[in-house]
Amino acid sequence: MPATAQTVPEANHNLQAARQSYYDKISAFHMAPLWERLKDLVPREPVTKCIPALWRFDEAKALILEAGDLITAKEAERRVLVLENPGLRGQSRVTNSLFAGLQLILPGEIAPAHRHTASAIRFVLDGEGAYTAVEGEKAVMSPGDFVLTPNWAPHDHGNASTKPMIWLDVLDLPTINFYEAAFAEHFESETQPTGRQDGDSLHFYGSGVLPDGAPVQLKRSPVINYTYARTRPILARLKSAGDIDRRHGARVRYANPVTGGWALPTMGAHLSLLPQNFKGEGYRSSDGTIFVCAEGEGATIIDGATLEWRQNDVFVVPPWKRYTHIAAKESVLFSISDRPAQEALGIWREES
Ligand code: 1HN
Repeated sequence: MPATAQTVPEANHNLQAARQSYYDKISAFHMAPLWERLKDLVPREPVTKCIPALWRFDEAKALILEAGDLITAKEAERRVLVLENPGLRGQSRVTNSLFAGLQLILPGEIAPAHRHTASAIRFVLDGEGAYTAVEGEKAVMSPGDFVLTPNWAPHDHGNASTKPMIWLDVLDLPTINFYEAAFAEHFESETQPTGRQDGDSLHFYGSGVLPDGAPVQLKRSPVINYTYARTRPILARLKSAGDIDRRHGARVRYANPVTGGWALPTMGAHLSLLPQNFKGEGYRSSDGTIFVCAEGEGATIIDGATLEWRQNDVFVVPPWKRYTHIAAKESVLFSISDRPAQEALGIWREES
């Protein structure tokens, strides 16, 4: 019988009902129709729940100092305020793949030695002279230092100075936990023995020579502390040389000096100088990125929304959102993302 204006909607309705009862039937067998899910499973462009967000350091500092009155570093194991992306509340994530937090260690405190499968970085915000010990090297830290704790490396922190120290922690926890491949271990002794001097790994591996016999393949950098004192002047030299990217400013990448690759396999970081009155060109990439203003002040426009930042503010640009940096004063931005992991999988993209 040829379809008429009346029979078509009715036939359609019957078909929908038949499909739904079929879906209910296969559901009991733990099966589902791919054709109903394809759009979500294979989006045409990155889809994210992560939203642009900024944490003001003056507010965050007051809040974390309050935690200092409530719990010791030892009791907490790590006294960290988790920075939760407002689009991902309750998941301990700043982006879908990364954890970020602000850690406080007070004078005289120790955060005991442990190790875990997740890799961590610290970017030092406030204080002077607390240390982190990683794989036998005690790194005494200053603001702007970029400190690595590669996966499974034993690490403990201590503050032998007279001032509180606050730093940003970024870990690849959501990525590692996605694989359900996480291990952790605590040590009997609260602090690890440190046979190496402060700065040994940077001097041994970051000086254009390598210890004779050093391996030529290493998945993570052997440098523990990329100090601001060593890295910041390089940005000034890049600027003087006119080597200023129109999107990113005068920027260096924290590299594994053995391979030239990223410092860690899962997280990649940069430090960039935005000259005074910098007005960047728009940029987007598939790696959601965490930024810290290390110096200066400015703003980042993300999909039309403006995040204004000052020293030590932390902010997030979600994956594939177009952004532009502007800087009223000369400014320095630290940034970190999951780009190395995406590159290893061959999926990383960028667009200017
Ligand atoms: C951790 O081990 C540290 O060692 C910081 O300082 C933050 C967040 C989650 C899990 C382990 C640290 C952490 C962490």
